[in-house]
Amino acid sequence: MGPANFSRRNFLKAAGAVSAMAAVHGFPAELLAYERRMARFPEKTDLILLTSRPPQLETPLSYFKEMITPNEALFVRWHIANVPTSVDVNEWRLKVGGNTEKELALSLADLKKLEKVTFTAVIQCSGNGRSFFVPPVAGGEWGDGAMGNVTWTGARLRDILNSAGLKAGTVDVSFNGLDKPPLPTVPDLVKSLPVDKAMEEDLIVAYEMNGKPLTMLNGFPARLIVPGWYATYWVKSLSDITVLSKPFEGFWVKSAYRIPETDCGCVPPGTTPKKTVPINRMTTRSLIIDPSASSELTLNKPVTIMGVAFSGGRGIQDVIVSVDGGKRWEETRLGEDKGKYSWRQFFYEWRPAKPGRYALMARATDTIGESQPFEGLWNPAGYLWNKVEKTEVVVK
Ligand SMILES: Nc1nc2c(c(=O)[nH]1)N[C@H]1C(S)=C(S)[C@@H](COP(=O)(O)O)O[C@H]1N2
Ligand SMILES: [Mo]
Repeated sequence: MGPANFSRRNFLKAAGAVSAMAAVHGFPAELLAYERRMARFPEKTDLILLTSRPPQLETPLSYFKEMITPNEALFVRWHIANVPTSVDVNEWRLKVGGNTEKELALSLADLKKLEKVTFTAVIQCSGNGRSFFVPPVAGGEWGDGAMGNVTWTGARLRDILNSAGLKAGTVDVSFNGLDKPPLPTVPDLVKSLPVDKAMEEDLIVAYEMNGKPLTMLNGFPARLIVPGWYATYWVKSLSDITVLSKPFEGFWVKSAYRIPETDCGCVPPGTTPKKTVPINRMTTRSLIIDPSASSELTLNKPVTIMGVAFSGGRGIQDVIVSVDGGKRWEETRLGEDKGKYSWRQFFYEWRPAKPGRYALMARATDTIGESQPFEGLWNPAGYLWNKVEKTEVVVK
């Protein structure tokens, strides 16, 4: 897509939010003003631009008022610049081989002949929220928009692996996509899963998002979905599945995308973990979407505090909300349950009875009691962010 269809312009909403904030602190907006550059790539709407080569685009939070994130608004993240820009589905094959009884080369039509599975699942980058780490860590400076909730349709990975036939001694399964490194020194993005994980019932090779073909940037024509786990495993534009009789040794599993081997996946800020393991299940998270940060609310006028909450594939038990910075907490009403991998909306009716500044907070707990910390847990790669956030609003 080359230089893509850039449309650079001020991110008016963010700029508005900044001036509201500045007004409260009492100094001119220009001092705080920053510009969030927006970019429009093929099949996408205006998204927040992190980098254009490779494409890294973040979803503006206002899209999360909807239960399902529209295809055109879903975030985009690629590791290397030469991403696939077109795929001829007559030529494309998903090759399956390695430690298998036979080799497969499945066309899109072949995939669609396998039993069709549909579910809604949160897709989230391991580094979502990385920009909030203190002390800061290297990596893509995502806010909270490297996530989305999408209804995926595809064939079970297990059915594909079974039709190839796993031979005895299988330990891992690796996944590669059509993106290829520009230089031999750049490691190709290949990911792997332990075979037991790969054979779980809920992993699919998806060829539809929200009832439509995948967008090119989100992995056309097919991608792996590992619901409940971070999206680093959700290999896009999937081309090769390799069944392995030895542990996978590739860079993106052995060296990158690893978390400290501690209960919290964290270490004291600034320190190096003694031992690490590959990142896996998502942590429990919630985020207030509406009202947005720095909103001005009207005294005595009812307002619905709304947000989203999800976990590492275990559903949400409850979400509590505080309007006074965490002193008192109230239960919220949960919205539609679209299954354990989907996010859940939460709602709390509030009537602010005094003027002033308020810190709104939300805290989710999943169905096995995993919740969110009040202090940000730290690890050197900036993963697993799930701190209870404060959304500051003003009542006038
Ligand atoms: N082929 C391929 N698949 C990939 C990646 C990649 O660079 N190449 N990045 C992974 C990472 S780290 C993330 S967060 C998700 C992003 O998916 P999205 O672009 O559809 O939002 O894709 C994953 N799958
Ligand atoms: Mo990611």
